[in-house]
Amino acid sequence: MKKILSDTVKKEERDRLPPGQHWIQYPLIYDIVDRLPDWDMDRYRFKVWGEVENPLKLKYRELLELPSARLVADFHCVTRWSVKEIEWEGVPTREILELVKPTRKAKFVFVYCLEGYTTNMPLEFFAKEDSLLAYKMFGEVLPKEHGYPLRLVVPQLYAWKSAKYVWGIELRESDKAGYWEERGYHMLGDPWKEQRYWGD
Ligand SMILES: Nc1nc2c(c(=O)[nH]1)N[C@H]1C(S)=C(S)[C@@H](COP(=O)(O)O)O[C@H]1N2
Ligand SMILES: [Mo]
Repeated sequence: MKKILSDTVKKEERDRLPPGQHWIQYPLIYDIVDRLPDWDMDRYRFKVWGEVENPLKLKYRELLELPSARLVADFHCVTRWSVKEIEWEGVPTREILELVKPTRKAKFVFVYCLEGYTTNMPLEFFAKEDSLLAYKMFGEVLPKEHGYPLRLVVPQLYAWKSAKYVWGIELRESDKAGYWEERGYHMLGDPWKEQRYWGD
């Protein structure tokens, strides 16, 4: 299986923490709802549509059959904690993009989650080499609270862009604010540039 090391993991220790962050041991669980419903996996479909030549619709077990990779990446939450070297396994976003073939108009991605959460980012960041649609964390099936069945992991942006419980990816010509972005968070969210809130 392909192994991907996120850029920051390769950095010197002193260059590894984005500005205004501190290290903690394990990611704190953040959810916009108090209680997660049980997902009906017989009905679960992962879909990609919008500015693509071949829209995609897959069952969970079909996702598991796609080319996969193991990723080791640091994780940076906008509330100022960071966690070193989380291990994920799943489908590189580049594999998905090869299947769907974005049109020339595709510039942004809008992500839909099972409990109603959404987030957005430029296609360029979704398509980074270390961006992954993860179904495992530290070698185990994703724990429900960390995103089962599928989690987008985008190590180069703040953690609120790493959407849990993902079912849909829409490729778009224009950007559109997701859940936190509508509430003032940055449309890009690069931790190295401290893009916490829109206007930073
Ligand atoms: N679907 C969904 N994804 C989400 C969130 C959420 O509320 N719903 N919270 C985000 C935020 S703000 C952070 S910091 C991380 C936290 O990841 P964890 O709960 O696995 O530690 O998930 C992100 N992804
Ligand atoms: Mo967060």
